[in-house]
Amino acid sequence: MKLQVFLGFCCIFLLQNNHGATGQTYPYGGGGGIKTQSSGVKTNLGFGAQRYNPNYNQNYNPNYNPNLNSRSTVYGRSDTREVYNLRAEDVRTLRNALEAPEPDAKAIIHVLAHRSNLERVDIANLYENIHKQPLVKDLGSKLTGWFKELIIALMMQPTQFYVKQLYDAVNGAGTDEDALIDILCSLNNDEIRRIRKLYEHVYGGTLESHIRQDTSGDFRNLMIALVGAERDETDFVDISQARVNAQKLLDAGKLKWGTDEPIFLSILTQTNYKQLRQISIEYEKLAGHTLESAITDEFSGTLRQGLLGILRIAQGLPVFFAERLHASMEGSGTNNKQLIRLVVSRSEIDIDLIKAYYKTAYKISLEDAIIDDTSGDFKECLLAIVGGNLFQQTLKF
Ligand SMILES: [Ca+2]
Repeated sequence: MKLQVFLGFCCIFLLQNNHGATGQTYPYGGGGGIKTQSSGVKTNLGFGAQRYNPNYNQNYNPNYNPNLNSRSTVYGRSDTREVYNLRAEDVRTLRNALEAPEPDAKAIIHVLAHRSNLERVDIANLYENIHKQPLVKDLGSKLTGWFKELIIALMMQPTQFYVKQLYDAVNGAGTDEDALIDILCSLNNDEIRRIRKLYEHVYGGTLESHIRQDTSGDFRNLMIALVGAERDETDFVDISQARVNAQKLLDAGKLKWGTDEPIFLSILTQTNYKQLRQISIEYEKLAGHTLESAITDEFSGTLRQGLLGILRIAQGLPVFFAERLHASMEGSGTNNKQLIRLVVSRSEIDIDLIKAYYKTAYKISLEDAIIDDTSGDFKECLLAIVGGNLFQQTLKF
């Protein structure tokens, strides 16, 4: 069993090296929020504030996500010849599904929602080699609606996906503040720097300048600070410094007529997450109310959402993402764009932890929430992505 898993990871590693060798379409492939390497780095991913490591994207542990393990072994279980055959089988399935008079959504979901991002890149490359046409182009022309948007999102590499979402957020009509918060609050410094680089490469202008043009006031200041990627990423906790900063926050907010916003912004965007938890603890001791309630009282709108988001992330990324998922489906409408972004970007990282937290916090499973709020192929595909237990079906190959 252990040997099998080990061999699986070796194959994944080989596949990844292969990517580099065969030449990537995107200059900054991999990265983003989805795993980039199958390094065996041990991280403590236990759920809960004490044990949680919010920087784990950097120290990806391939052993903790059962979804990812099962998906990776689809291709990773045997030699390269068999891997190629499985990939070719996927390409055939997709081609047949797309050539049918009515595109066969079930077959498309069956393949694409049960592969890892790296595997989908492989499938797309092989598809293009064989059919001389980009897979994503065929998918885009044959599918429609939110199902199409979801499938296209699945086909993008993580960094590329984030860059496109950020571009749309600040270059469309109005500003998509949810996208800015979802992405910029949650990514680590390294990921943000990579995004900045690719953004400028693809769109000419810098992400910072586009955000500046499209936003205003302290929300803009918050987003610009996050794009600066200046957060301390150590685990160092200094209790006396936490007390000093807690007092500063109290003086800048509740004890002040109005609010001294820059104090909140600089502390919340630069402090490491463990220290931020300590500041919250010291703040409550000092003030008799929580830092969260102070931010809720002192700020409003999207700025408040962003600052509260950072406090959630200090408790653990799944806490933040469960809440964002809930917000995307709350009320009568659904923010499908946000739903797609969150499901796709977390699908190989912490979707199981998010689901666990979601159920606890909202008394409904994430799957049931999705069933209530979406329909048709879009719904089926979302469920397949978050489900993670459909691997048995893929064994029929
Ligand atoms: Ca005040």
